[in-house]
Amino acid sequence: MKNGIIGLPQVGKTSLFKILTRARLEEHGFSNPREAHIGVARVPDQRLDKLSALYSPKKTTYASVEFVDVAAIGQEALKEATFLTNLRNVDALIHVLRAFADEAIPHVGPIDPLRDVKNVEFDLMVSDLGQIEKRLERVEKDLKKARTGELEREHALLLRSKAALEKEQPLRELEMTPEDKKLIKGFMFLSQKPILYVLNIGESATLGADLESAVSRFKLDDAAQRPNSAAMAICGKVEAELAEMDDAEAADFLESYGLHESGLVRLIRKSYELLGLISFFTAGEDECRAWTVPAGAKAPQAAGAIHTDLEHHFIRAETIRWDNLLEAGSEAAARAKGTLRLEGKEYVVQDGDVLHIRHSG
Ligand SMILES: Nc1nc2c(ncn2[C@@H]2O[C@H](COP(=O)(O)OP(=O)(O)OP(=O)(O)O)[C@@H](O)[C@H]2O)c(=O)[nH]1
Ligand SMILES: [Mg+2]
Repeated sequence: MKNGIIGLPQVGKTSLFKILTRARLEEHGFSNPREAHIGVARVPDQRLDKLSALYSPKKTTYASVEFVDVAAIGQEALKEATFLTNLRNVDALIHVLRAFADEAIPHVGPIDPLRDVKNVEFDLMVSDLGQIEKRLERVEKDLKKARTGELEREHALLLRSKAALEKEQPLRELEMTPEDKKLIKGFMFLSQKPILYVLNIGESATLGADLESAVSRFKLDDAAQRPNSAAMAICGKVEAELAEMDDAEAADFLESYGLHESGLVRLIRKSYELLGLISFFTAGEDECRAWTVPAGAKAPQAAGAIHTDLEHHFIRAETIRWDNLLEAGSEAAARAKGTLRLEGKEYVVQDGDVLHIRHSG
């Protein structure tokens, strides 16, 4: 999974990127303003930590998510090939919104995240519209030469997309069949990508409550409920401090604000939900590991995430929920208790399953 961090100038994009990936970037920033920072974040997972404590494996491997931090977005930036390519290649967008007050850091006009959402959304749609118009010209020319079913379908879909954009509806809100999606996948439209709005709010004594109420306080409820959209708040200042602490210190620090989890953990979980992804685990003395698959994936597909051979030679999956395994204390005990099951090819993998794939060959 690859997430692109976007937003207006100086809203805290690079700060968030650094927190997520624990990257140490040079202070002077980009040598070329259109260059992107690319980094990988480990997906924190307490379930895996606990499995790992049970097995004491040689290696514990967390899932990972890639993040791309680009320069501030705007009509000009969106005309640049490198900037566009960096953004088109991501699976989802994380739109960072300025919601903290700080006189020292410039912002266009008063703090108004909803206005910023609309402005950035508009820029994304203008970029897509330009691309659609160019493609439509080409398709219409080709249709005059030879009418093929595929070309006609693409033509109709492009017209429908164009109509949506013209009434300022981003493509992520358009209903599309899997065939439709396949047909326009190659364009990698920006307004089609699932989007997570992240309000960067200021520090306060009541941060726990403030984080929870932020989405409605800043009037993002409606935006968050649209198709393929979600919203949440973090406090960049606090997250930056957390990133410097060890686990015990961090837990105390969070507690002092009335928080149980870091924004980082919530953000990664939200992006999993947004993209419809779940985690399953493999556990043993050699390695305990988290894997990521789309929700709805069947056991052979999960096996394929581990190794393509496992998918082809899949027989059955010994399956148990992570907490049942911990409760039993071992696979043998779980088998005796009946909480360890044998599942076949049609089994739909659940978030938190521990799988042991039985295979031939
Ligand atoms: N007060 C406050 N300042 C912040 C916060 N997050 C970031 N900043 C400051 O805002 C400035 C911009 O932060 P960046 O993370 O570089 O923002 P950016 O969106 O990457 O900026 P550009 O890439 O230049 O568009 C820096 O001086 C940060 O220290 C925050 O949560 N609170
Ligand atoms: Mg930046």
